[in-house]
Amino acid sequence: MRMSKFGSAAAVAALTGVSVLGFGPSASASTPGTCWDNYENAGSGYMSAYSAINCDGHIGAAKGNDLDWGDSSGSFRGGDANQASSVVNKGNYSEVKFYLGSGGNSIFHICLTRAEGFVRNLTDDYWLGDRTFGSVNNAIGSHRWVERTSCSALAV
Ligand SMILES: [Ca+2]
Ligand SMILES: [Ca+2]
Repeated sequence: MRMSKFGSAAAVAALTGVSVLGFGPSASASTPGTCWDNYENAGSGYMSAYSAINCDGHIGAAKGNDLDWGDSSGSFRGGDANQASSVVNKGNYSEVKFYLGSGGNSIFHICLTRAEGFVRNLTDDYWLGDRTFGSVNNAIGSHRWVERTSCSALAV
């Protein structure tokens, strides 16, 4: 009886050891301090937004448009508006146009191209690329997928 109890405890420990190895750094969802892994791991065709810089604090991901990040429908909801501090574009065809506020038609926008891929820190990106209009950080309220020609300012 004693021996078998010890035996099963050892087996549990061994299994735990195996599972720790199995779900180590390589299986981690996010590496702090960079957006590269988030971009690599993002689903094809999706844009993603994060509440912190360096793509930490995943807010949500969308394959389509969401014209109100603060409502109760679509990919972004409720407290998702006015939170994003980094974003990823893993789209297949289009650029992502982010807007100040909801509605998806504010003149105040910034686009993230597929070529750029991600912005790790929105604190130094400004609406229309002009500092006087304020930082994009914590101010995105909606987004659309668009052609490059509908963008007058690009996130960097
Ligand atoms: Ca934020
Ligand atoms: Ca929404």
